[in-house]
Amino acid sequence: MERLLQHLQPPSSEITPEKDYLSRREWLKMVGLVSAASVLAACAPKESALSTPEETGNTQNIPLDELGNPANTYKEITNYNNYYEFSTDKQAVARLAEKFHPTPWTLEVGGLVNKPRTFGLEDLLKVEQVERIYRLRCVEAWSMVIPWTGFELNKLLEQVEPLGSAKYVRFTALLDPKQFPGQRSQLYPWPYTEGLRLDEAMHRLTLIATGIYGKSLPNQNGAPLRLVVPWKYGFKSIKAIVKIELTETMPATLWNTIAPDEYGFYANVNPQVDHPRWSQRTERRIGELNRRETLLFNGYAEEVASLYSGLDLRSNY
Ligand SMILES: Nc1nc2c(c(=O)[nH]1)N[C@H]1C(S)=C(S)[C@@H](COP(=O)(O)O)O[C@H]1N2
Ligand SMILES: [Mo]
Repeated sequence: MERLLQHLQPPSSEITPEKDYLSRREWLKMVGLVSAASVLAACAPKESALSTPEETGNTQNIPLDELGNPANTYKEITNYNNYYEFSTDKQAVARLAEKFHPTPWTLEVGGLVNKPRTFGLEDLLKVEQVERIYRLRCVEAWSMVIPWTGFELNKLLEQVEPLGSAKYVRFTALLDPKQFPGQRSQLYPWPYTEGLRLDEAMHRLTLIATGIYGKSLPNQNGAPLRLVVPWKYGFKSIKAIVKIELTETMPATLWNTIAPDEYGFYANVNPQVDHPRWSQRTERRIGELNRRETLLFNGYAEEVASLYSGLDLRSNY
């Protein structure tokens, strides 16, 4: 069990290298932390055209989220990854994922729907693509700001016409021990699975990501299709999705099956509900020195709190 729960032990290797810290400080100075543009932007999560700070060499071009937080660099986002199918070592994932084949790819969408269908990746790239700058908060208490490209999951679910009896959505990742060294270990109940309530899945903030910084999704970030639910802990945002099923009952998920006391089905970011082994009050933004306060629903309360009116967030963690 100890090894199963490794996910949750922030390793000492998480200490930010000095050079990242300095460069982030420089950017913060240059963008003045909160730029005029970000103050003018409405409270809605930001959508904008993107290029990486590495590409432009220009710190003025770093995208900001709607709270004025600068996005992490492409390098940070693609070199510090949780992806247990490859490794439990976040800094080893990028290299191990180099040879992964994200194409060809199909996504099966079925269960309690009128029109079950298997989509090719080409079909899905035709669904209206949007750019969203979202915070990603891992249950291990680190976070990043990531400029995603993708499509709203509701656009896909509408195409298959959910039945009235559908209440939940179950997501399944690829099972392929040939490509995923981590799946040769029997320690986890592969494939990785996750779930959402149907109304959460239909919410406009819920994305299927197909890219980062306007480039196709890197293998280590879940290519070619990966869920993004910005108000929930990062483990809900399942990578390398091959199947989506609508169900009547709450689906089992990998983390909830292994350790139900530690990983609830909801997993909404909540600074007041501590994980059994550590506090969720603060977080370490990758590239920054000081810890930040963690925000209720990861800062998206205005958009999503109404989904949970009448639900006790402490017992439904
Ligand atoms: N298939 C799969 N999806 C996954 C994971 C995983 O191990 N396998 N890890 C999750 C966790 S714990 C986090 S924090 C995020 C990390 O996403 P990132 O590497 O793109 O930042 O992916 C989530 N999705
Ligand atoms: Mo995570």
